[in-house]
Amino acid sequence: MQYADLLIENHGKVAVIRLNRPKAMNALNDNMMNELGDALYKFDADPAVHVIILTGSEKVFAAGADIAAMANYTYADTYPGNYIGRNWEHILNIRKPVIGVVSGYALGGGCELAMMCDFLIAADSAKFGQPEIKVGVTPGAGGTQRLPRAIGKSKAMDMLLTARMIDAAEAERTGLVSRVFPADKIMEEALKIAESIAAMPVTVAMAIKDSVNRAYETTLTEGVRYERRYFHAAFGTPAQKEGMAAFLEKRPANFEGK
Ligand code: DAK
Repeated sequence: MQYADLLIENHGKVAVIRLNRPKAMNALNDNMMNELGDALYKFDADPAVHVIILTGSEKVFAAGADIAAMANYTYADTYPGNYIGRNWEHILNIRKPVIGVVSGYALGGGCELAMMCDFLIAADSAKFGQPEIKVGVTPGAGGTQRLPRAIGKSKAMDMLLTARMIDAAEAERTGLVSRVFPADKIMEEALKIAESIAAMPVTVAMAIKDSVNRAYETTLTEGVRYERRYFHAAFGTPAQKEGMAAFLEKRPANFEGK
């Protein structure tokens, strides 16, 4: 796959998508978001890929929506044209696990895109922020909704209203990211994590992702009912037969192709 604003790497069952507009701090524009949707859908449909990593460069994940592109937009450009909605949220339709790996800045739309990943790993150089207020707009890709769910109302209000950035340590402490690694080791560690997930049965990984996401959309009772259906269905899969047989036979499970 060749793209103007993305770099693609294949690591066995792990596909890596890198945002790549170095001259504009990976600012997110229409072309990049169209390309990102295309790459994500292709990997989601590819049976050889089990896990997707979304990352940027060492210096920046993404510094937000492209301010140069949107500076002269009018309401008539954004609302009828469904700016953001038309191509920013393809990632939410992806059924395989998507790990966000953040080094350097993840600001504005960049932080919002990172929060659409299933979980985040950060380099110790990472900085997260929602500075939209400084450029005269509210967040538009879920920042006021996903940030409070991730880190709580007080921290989220603080970040959104003051535009202050938080570093990797604060992001980990508040639960925005799951783990932090030294910047020079981040991709190595991210690939290890992705490969450990890719070695699990992909059907179960997809069901877990779907069930966890359900927790944000429904009541506890309905969410548990939803989970229970997947649990029951698992007994009809080769993954359950292999996983439990391997445990009883005291050998590593081999989920190849299951
Ligand atoms: N857009 C366009 N270009 C950007 C950019 C951005 N968001 N961020 C950086 N750049 C460009 C700079 O203009 C500069 O370009 P040249 O001057 O070299 O041509 C180049 O990248 C390098 O940037 P700096 O010279 O500023 O580099 P520094 O290392 O000094 O600073 C920085 C890095 C990331 C701290 C700084 O660039 C910065 O503060 N960037 C802006 C961050 C920001 O405000 N992000 C939020 C953008 S607003 C909506 C939905 C969503 C949104 C809006 C509307 N609707 C539904 C309507 C989302 C909005 C946003 O994300």
